[in-house]
Amino acid sequence: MRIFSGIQPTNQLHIGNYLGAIKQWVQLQKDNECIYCIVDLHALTIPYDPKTLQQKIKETSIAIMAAGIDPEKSIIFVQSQVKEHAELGWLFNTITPIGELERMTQYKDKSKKFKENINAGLLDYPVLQTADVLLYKGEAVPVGKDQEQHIELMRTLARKFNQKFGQTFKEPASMILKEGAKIMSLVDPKKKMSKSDEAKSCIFLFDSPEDITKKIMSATTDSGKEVKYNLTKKPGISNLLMIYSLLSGKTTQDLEKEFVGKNYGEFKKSLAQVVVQYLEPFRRKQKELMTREVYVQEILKQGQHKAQVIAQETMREVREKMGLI
Ligand code: AQP
Repeated sequence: MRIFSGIQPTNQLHIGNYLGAIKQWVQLQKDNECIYCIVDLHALTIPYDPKTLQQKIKETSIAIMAAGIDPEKSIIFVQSQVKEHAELGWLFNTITPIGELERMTQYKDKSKKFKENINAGLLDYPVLQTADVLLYKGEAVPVGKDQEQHIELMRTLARKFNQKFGQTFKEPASMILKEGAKIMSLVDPKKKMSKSDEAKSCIFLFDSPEDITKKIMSATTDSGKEVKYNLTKKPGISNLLMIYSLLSGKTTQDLEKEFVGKNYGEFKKSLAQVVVQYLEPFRRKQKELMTREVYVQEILKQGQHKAQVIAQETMREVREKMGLI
């Protein structure tokens, strides 16, 4: 299968990005043709500093490699370096009903979060995302739960394009994990963990062991003192149990048994150890890659060339079908 997915170079990667998306990316690259993109054009839709954007792109590229994406197996590239994304995005705009975009949860959330910057790009985000995937005729898109609605739109637009201009695209399937698809904030376990929220709400992949421990120990928990998985009554502890389970390979039921009679503090201390240990090789690899700038740039350049070949081929077909040549 051809797999496509992207990540924004908006801030450091957190454990939600990893458990919801990147962990799947790593597994998929064994048996599939995988294309992973640093979606910098998407990152422009929220306030950002042009002076640090290139640095963030580099850090995000390094982060996904440190977390296991192998440039020998997968294509890694930067979205803005393949101009066809913007072109196909524009063409899809012409078949997208505005109403479909206005009802998107991410648009509503980000409009609330960035009240001073409700730009057209924020509304148009899922259309560019459709172009990202369909440009490569992606068949499946491994993402977190928050992206489900956008993938549904992708399917609608692929269908619409095919009906209007002739069979061109397959409808991409979303790959959303049963567990880990929505890791919640450590501060407010009713909200998803988000890169652009305050630092103590996220465990970043390259946080120091001290910071990880501090953040977990001060994570919001619930009333009562039993370590039990119950999303409605105990959202805080349930979120921590899920992280523990996904990183240790133990089920939440096994963990409940293991922590019978123990308090939240003891549980959190043990979780902090598991997280620190799991992320240790990531930290090491990231440090090493940070010193290999030329190598990282070379990977992105090769990725750009490989991506361009596929993108240009799709655009030739699309332009012809839409009457542009
Ligand atoms: N909390 C989460 N749990 C599980 N999966 C998540 N993802 C994001 N947050 C969680 C998945 O990570 C991938 C990359 O996300 P993104 O960088 O494209 O943007 P995002 O969804 O907007 O992530 P953030 O952290 O919330 O960033 P900001 O704050 O910049 O908006 C996607 O597959 C996403 O589903």
